[in-house]
Amino acid sequence: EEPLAPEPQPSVGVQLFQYNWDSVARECAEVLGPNHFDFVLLSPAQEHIEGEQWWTSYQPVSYQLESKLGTREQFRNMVETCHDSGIKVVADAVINHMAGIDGGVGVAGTEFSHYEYPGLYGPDDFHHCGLTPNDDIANYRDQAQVQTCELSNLADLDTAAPGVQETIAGYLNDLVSLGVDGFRIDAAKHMASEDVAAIVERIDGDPMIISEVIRGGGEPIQPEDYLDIGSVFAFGWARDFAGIVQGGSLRLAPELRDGQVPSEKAYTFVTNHDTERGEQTLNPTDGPTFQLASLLMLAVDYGTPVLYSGYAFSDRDAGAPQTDGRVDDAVCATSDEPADGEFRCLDAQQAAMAAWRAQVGDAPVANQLADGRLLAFDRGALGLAAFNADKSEEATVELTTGLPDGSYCDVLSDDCSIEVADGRVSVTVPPMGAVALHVGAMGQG
Ligand code: LM2
Ligand code: CA
Repeated sequence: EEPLAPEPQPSVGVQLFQYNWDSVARECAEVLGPNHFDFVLLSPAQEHIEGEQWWTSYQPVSYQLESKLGTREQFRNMVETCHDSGIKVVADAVINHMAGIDGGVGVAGTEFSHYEYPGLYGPDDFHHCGLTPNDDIANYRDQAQVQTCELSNLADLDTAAPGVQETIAGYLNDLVSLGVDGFRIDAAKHMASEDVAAIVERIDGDPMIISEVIRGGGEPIQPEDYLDIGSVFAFGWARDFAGIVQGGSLRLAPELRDGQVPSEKAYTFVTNHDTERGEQTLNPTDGPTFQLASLLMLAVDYGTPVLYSGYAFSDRDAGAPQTDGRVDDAVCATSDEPADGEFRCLDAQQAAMAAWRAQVGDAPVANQLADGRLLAFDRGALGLAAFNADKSEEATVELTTGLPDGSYCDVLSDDCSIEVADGRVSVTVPPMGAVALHVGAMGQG
């Protein structure tokens, strides 16, 4: 007789980089809801400068929800569809700065100059730090520079001023009124933590807050400074984890927590839209190593994992495919080597492993076995996962498990012939691959 599987506990998120709102809605309904994801992380929703590059999203011009990713109406519908699918929506809040260019017209028609945004801000609402020749940040060891000078010439808001805080909170509350459940605080390191705290206090309800504070050695501003406000992205973890997976010493992965931010406030990721354009993390172009890392991140009991989906590019500035300034619906690549502009959508393994994570919930790691490049463990008596970092040889291993006796499906391959008997199970793990069993996917046997 089959033991009853507990209700899944969603916790996994996914960053859908430069997906338009219609495509986010589709992903919520077709993939994220059915696989018990918890939330989706969007690209910025506000009006921005014109241009084909992706990073125009990070140069706000007004807080109208009209952008290359869709209209206010499309945004509203997307939130509704995601909620109907059980998925929370986390918006990317670009609130440290406005545009970096001298002036122009935004994509919704707002005329602006570097320090003038009609109806929102004038020159007095910005920092003019006077600490460097061009008012740009030059030295990350100088807290005043990092927080009051300009990041790549982006007009730096005086986030300590009550009026500015009020205006920013008005924008965030507009998003909340449309159902948004949480915020990524873009460039949080570039705002004093007290400023971020004061803005967050003005937000209605109790949204998830995930601050982007990139850990840098020797810097005065650290992620720990922002933990009273909410959670942070675990940049230090992502870099260390990349080293572990690349080096093949997987047994270190479940222990990777000392010196990192506390688990309950850490949002883990293998890559994001910035790091995938750099060298410090594993990236989608790393193929099977990236996939192994993504699956292992979902299996360990540290942090809240955020998967990543973006489009292939050869030019780091290139935007997603667009027509008349609007990003086209995301087209998923069908090959392992996508053409530029094709999206690497979440695949069946990532989706199944997210469902695995929801099924095991917060059950602790147990029965860990590490042997060379192989790592296997249970999560309580609810799930088992095994990983093989060898690039050419499959690994067959006999494991002790707390899983109830019975026959199981490997949710990563749909092989339903795996037998647990007397607390023992034999699994064969493909090279640079994984096997994952859980009590919600038992076979017929
Ligand atoms: C972030 N987090 O703190 C975002 O995650 C990151 O993607 C943003 O940079 C940055 N901070 C500002 O929000 C991106 C992109 C930059 C781009 C900026 C602004 O990585 O390359 O800078 O957005 O659009 C671009 C040009 C740069 C220029 C700047 C201002 O690349 O050369 O600086 O615009 O015009 C003179
Ligand atoms: Ca600032």
